[in-house]
Amino acid sequence: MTVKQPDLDVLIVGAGFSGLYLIHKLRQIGLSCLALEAGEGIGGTWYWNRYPGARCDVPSFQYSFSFDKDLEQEWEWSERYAPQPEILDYAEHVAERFDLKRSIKLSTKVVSATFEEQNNTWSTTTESGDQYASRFVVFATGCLSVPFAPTINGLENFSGPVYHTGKWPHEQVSFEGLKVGFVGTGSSGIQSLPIVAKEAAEVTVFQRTANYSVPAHNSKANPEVSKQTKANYPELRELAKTTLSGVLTYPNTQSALEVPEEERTTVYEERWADGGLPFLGAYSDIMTDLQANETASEFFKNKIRGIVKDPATAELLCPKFPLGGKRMCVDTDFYQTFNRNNVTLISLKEEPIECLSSNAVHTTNRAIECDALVLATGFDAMTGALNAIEIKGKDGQTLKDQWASGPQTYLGLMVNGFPNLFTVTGPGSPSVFTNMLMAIEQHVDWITDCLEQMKTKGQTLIEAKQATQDEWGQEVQRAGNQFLRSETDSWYNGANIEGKAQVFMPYMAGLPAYRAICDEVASENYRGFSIT
Ligand code: FAD
Ligand code: N01
Repeated sequence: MTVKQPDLDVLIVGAGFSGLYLIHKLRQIGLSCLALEAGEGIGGTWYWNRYPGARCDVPSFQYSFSFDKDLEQEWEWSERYAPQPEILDYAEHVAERFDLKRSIKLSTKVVSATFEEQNNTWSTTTESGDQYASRFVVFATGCLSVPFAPTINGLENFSGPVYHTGKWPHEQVSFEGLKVGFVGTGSSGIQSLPIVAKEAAEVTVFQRTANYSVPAHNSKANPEVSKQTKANYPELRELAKTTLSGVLTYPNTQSALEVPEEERTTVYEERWADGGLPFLGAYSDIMTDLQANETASEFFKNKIRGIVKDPATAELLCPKFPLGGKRMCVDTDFYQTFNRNNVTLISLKEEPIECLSSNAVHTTNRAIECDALVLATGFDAMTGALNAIEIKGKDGQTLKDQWASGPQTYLGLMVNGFPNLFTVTGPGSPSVFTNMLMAIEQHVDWITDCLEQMKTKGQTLIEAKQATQDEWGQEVQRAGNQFLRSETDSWYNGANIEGKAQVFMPYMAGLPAYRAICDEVASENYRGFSIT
């Protein structure tokens, strides 16, 4: 086995937005790097999730890189929430503009990475057996990059195509004239169902848990607003950095319980009319206080009852958990889709799927004929991509074993026992709770500042200390416990995957607090890390 590129400073795994920005920054500080990417193209999330209706739900002007002023000015977003092909074009543009592709090897899946203690080197192996030696390794493997498909009895007997939203084919998929079985009503399902339903002959939606979705009210980008945004980009980005989630919204500091019902309803109506995730900021305690939350969730349920004409279907669509307990979805005509006469909703709580036959889904009550299946069943989130790789640290310990009862990290950046290994937006960092592009930029900046400082000082090894990692784990749980989300089953706490350790994974104290901690740690000579 020959070692490729023996003098590599940093091996990066993944070429989504994290991997792309890493390459750019590492070059700037004079470190050699190479990114290995499993996909045949760059873009990560936006390369894989090509399902109909896929788009961002953080406004595109904010869901974009801020690191280069010219890039900000030259790119034109066509819609308030850009569709997947446009976001993928943007990733391609970034790669071309900064000449990143010469440092990326596509169609190259990493299967293992081992820390060689005798020479402090990471040895990374790909599926085809190639080996790369590097001083540092950065996993930019994504938090939502390993699609999860449930085990369904008899799946092998089903004769039609089965599509997962997270691994959608590149070629055009047509549902015209087909009877489609549609499983999953999270963000992906809620975005794609209305489009699939317009095309298919019949759609049967198999819903396990009813979810909350707010209308996107997506629109074409307004040229005047685009101009104003570009003129004020530096100030707007700085302002966004002061918000908990890195998204410029208009959070209300009042409690939902301190205002009269009539006023509250007006506020909720205004936010519903405006659309999108800012709904959650209608009052300061919607995400943390059950009583306050109920005022908002009742409003939501009444909206659903108002939109969906069949009362029984409307009741099935009314969620039974607190609003924001799972990540809120943002849709275009999701609830309206259930008024179509080619769409039927089945609650899996009332009649679970027993099996599939060649042309039907069999529930405990009936057989539903299907020509094609769509699985919008989510991801093995946050730890899935890392645990899929055999990562061996000091003394031969594997990351998967160390994380058997849940991920442990220091700041979501490093793990004790795994020197010179960094993760971007790893568990224990704000990550998926935020505007991810802002979280990615903050992590990549921190990692590359650290590597630059080590280079200047002639330091070669950095590792998180066990004690600080333990303290950080407690801090992550403390911060998470304040939110209703930590009490609700979802991919945020591993509850969507049978047998996965159930630990709340993102750090919920908000980006400003987290950024301050990271900056303070760095300024105190990387407190909590041992550097030699
Ligand atoms: P990814 O984009 O997931 O890229 C990781 C890359 O690593 C992938 O290309 C993968 O193939 C590669 N990889 C993984 N394992 C290996 C391996 N073993 N070997 C080689 N390569 C590997 N966030 C927001 O903030 N706002 C949004 O509106 C938003 N919308 C989203 C919509 C969808 C449909 C999804 C799924 C996620 C969305 N997200 C959103 C989250 C999104 O994942 C991030 O915003 C961002 O794109 C993540 O970039 P990344 O580079 O960190 O990870
Ligand atoms: O996945 P999910 P997703 N039988 O896990 C159901 C981001 N994103 O791909 O709730 C039947 O949310 C499951 O049911 P339940 C965003 O961060 C953003 O939709 O577990 N059903 C649920 O209904 C998001 O949160 C956008 O009971 C089963 C669905 O499948 C994250 O990605 C768009 C099942 C999975 O929902 C993940 O979203 C898309 C089973 N065995 C994604 N197993 C934007 O809009 C699972 N389900 C920006």
